[in-house]
Amino acid sequence: MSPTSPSPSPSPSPSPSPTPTPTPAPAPTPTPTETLIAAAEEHSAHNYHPLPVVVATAEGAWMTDVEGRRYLDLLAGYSALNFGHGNRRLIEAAKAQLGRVTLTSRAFYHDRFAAFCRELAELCGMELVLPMNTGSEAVETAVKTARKWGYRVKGVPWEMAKIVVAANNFHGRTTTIISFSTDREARADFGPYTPGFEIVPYGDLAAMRNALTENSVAVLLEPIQGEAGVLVPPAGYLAAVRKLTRERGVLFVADEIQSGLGRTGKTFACEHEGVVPDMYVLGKALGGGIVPVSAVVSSADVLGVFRPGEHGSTFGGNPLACAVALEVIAMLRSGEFQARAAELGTYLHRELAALAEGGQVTAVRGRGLWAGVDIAPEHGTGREVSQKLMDRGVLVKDTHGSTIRIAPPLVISEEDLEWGLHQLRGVLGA
Ligand code: IF1
Repeated sequence: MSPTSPSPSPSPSPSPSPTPTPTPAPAPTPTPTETLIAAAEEHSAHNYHPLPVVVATAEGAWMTDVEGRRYLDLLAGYSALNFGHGNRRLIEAAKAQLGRVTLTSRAFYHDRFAAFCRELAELCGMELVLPMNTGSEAVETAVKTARKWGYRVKGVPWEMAKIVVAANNFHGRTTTIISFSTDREARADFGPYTPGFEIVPYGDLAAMRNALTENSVAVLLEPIQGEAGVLVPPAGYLAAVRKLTRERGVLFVADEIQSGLGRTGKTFACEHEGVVPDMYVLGKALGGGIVPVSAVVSSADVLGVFRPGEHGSTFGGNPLACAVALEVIAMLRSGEFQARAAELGTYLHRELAALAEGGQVTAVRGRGLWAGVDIAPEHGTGREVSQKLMDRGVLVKDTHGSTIRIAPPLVISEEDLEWGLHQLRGVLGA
C-alpha cells in the first residue's frame, strides 16, 4: 500500500450503543441553615456579610442555631448584650410593661418616663436626659445639642460651629456621622457631606489643641475606639482633653455607646482616667439587648438649650424602653457587672497576652471584658479565624482585616470564657 494511497477504511463496525448519559445525582437537599441563608440573601440588601450561622434561640452567653448547634457568643451584639441573652430580670421588666402601655409618643407623659430620666441622670452624675433609640440617633442629638449650645450659650456666630472628632472614629452611619468618618467603606458614595467637623489623630493632644478655635463647640470622642480595633488612648489623653476643653469652653462629648455600661470594668470608660465629660452619649446595652434605647445625658446648661418642637423622635423614651432601661440602671447600680467585667477582664487579657508572647497574635488591646486581637498573618485573616472559631462553636467578629473583637456578655462564666479561649488557642495552634 503506497504511503500516499489512503488505507482502505475498515468496514464500519456496528456503532456501539451510545453510552447512556449518567443521570445526574440529585442535588443534596439544602440544610435548614443553607435554606434560610439563601432566602435571606434573596430578599435583603447585602449591606452585611454575616458568618454562615442562623441563630434560633439564645440564653446567657450562648446562642443555638436552627440545627441545634450551640455557640458561645463573644460578640454580645457589639456590647448591646452586656447582660446576656434572655436576662430574666430584663425579660420580666419588659413582660410587665408589655401588658400596660408600650408607646404613647412624647405628645403625652407616661408613668415610667420621669423615673427613667431621673435614674439615668443620677447614674451619670448629670441633670438632664434626652432619650432616643439608636446610638446614631443619640450621636446626631449630641451634635445638634452642641451646635445649639454653641450658638445660644457660647455665642459662636451662626452656622460657624465646629466639632473636633478623631480619625478612625465610629459613631454611626447617618449621612452627617459618616461625613466625619475616615473609613472609606462607611463614607464612599454618600456625599455631599455635612460640613463643620475637624478630624485629628486619636490620642494626639497637640493636634487637638491646634484644631480648637473660638468657633469650636465640642470634641466628640470614643473613650476607647471600638470599630477601629478596641484602641485604648495613651494614658492621660482623656484627662488632658478634659482639661483642654474646659480651658477653651468646649464641650467634651463622650460616646460611651459601646464602651459604657460596664463593658470596661467601670460604669463608664471615662472613669478609668477620672474623667467626667460634659455629655454622655449612651445606647446599645441601655436597652438590655431587648429594645433599642439610647440617650444624651448632660447638664441643664447644655440640654436646657432645647425648646419644645426643636428635636424629637416617635419612639424616643417610650414606656417599654424606659421600663427595660430602668432595670438596666438598677442592675448597674449594684456594681456587680462592672466588678465582674474587671475581674474576668484581667483573666481575659492575661490569656491573650500569652498568645501575643507565643507569637500567635501580634497585638492585644482593650480594657475589662473587651479586647481587640490582631491575628498573626500566618494564621489567616480575621474573617478566616472567625470562621474557624464558628466551626468550633465560638462566635466573634473580625474588623479591619486582621483583628478580631472579643466582647462577651458580662454574665459569661469563667469556665465558658476559658472554653472559648481554648478554642482560640486551638485555631491558632497555640
Ligand atoms: C454597624 C461597628 C461596633 C458605636 C459607637 C455609635 C454607634 C455605634 C461607638 C451607632 C454602633 C455598631 C453598628 C454596627 C456594628 C457596630 C460597630 F462595627 F459598626 F463599629 F460596635 F464597633 N457609637 N456600632 O459602636 O449605634 O446606631 O448602631 O445603634 O453599623 O455595622 P447604632
